[in-house]
Amino acid sequence: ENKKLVEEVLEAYPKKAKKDREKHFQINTEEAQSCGTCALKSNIKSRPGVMTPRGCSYAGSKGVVWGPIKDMVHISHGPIGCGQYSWGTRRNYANGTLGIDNFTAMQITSDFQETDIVFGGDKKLEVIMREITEMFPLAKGITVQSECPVGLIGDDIEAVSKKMAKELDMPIVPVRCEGFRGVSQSLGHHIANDAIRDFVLGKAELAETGPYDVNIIGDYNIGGDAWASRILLEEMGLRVIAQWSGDGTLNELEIAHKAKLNLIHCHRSMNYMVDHMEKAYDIPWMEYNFFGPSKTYESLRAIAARFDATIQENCEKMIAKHKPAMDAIINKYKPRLENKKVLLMIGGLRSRHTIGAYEDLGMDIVASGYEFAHKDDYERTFPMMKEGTIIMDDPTAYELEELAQKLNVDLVGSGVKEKYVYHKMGVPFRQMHSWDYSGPYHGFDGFKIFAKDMDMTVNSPVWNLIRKKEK
Ligand code: ICS
Repeated sequence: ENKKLVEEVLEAYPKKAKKDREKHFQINTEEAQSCGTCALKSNIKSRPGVMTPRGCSYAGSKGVVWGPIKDMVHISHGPIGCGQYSWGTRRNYANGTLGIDNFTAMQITSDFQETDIVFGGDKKLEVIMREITEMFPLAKGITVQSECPVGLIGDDIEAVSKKMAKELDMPIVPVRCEGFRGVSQSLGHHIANDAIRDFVLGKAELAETGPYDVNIIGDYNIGGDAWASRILLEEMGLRVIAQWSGDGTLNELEIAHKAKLNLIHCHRSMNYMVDHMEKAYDIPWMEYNFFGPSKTYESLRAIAARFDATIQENCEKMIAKHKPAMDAIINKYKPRLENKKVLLMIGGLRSRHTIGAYEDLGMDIVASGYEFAHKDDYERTFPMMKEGTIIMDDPTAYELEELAQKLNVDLVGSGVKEKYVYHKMGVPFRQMHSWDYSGPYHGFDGFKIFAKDMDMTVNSPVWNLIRKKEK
């Protein structure tokens, strides 16, 4: 039935485009699961002429991985636009004093002019680096986040960074994340991971190590998510020595190799690092999911199982302590949200990681899609979804709109680019990148807010007013 629906939507395309886009859809069947994800194409170039939801490499490095490191200054190197439009949009919260030891809410750009394109921007970059150390004496380091023209004109940011690191006596990290590299922001994650590996990881030591030292990897503290996660691990008796990269510091990047276990939330954006630390430092890693109580209990227990009886007892105690509050939230909101149909389309992780939280509230994920997921993400997604649901890769704006209407969904969860179209259609919508300026959504603290937000959105009386007007 859903297969026919997808076919109908794709019918509007010219033959070649239809054939191409067909490969990015999969109906979740046992057969599809057993063949792996052989039928679903992902991580390939978006089709020219249709509206892709994807971002670029620079977004993946500056916006996602490096940007949240709060005590370094990240230079958006190139023309003004990339810096301006990536300024403060990702809600990666950080403690500290703005401009003193926290630069996450600032935007520093080399603001390329025509002369920089013609004669090169290297000289300018040196000047900016000196200015940064004068203006922000407590900045611990600098990164250079390359925008497209830097690669096109062949500037040698590596040489500048090396020279200036010596002169200014601080880590200066050149990152080759020019937007044209790769097919989405995903390669930017990889490039940023490689730069962490090559320039900072292992560069500092930890005075004292312990048996319970862990890293949080791939939590960017969107709306305070990393804080809501960290307290759970600490309540269990673990010591978080590094938090990557939400509310993170240069030092946390440098000492992470001293942990006993890497705990990774966003596998898509930081799997490269946990792989590397496993190979180079023999640190095991495991994935976890702190969206919704079911997944949180499951993850906490799996994490505790990696440690001794003390931690395991703490874990059970803690679950017993929080469970009544979680049950109360479910009892309150489930009757209002049960069987509501949800369509999700997010970046590379949340399209599967948030499913459990919706299901805890009795909601039904009928379709889920990613902007830039890879094969390994889809392999993790298929088993999480119900038989017959639609899984989409890099869906176009048109495809999403048509599907949402044909599936008659009660809620769409996606990003700001999508949001207002659905509002105008009278379809309840939540931003699942920024949490719609709410959050956190991780952990027990987060679920309380998640449930309230979904109820507030789905059951708002305003949708009926819009829908009636149409008729
Ligand atoms: Fe990972 Mo928006 Fe994360 Fe994921 Fe990643 Fe992005 Fe955001 Fe989205 C992200 S790192 S910015 S969990 S915090 S690039 S919401 S894959 S697309 S689903």
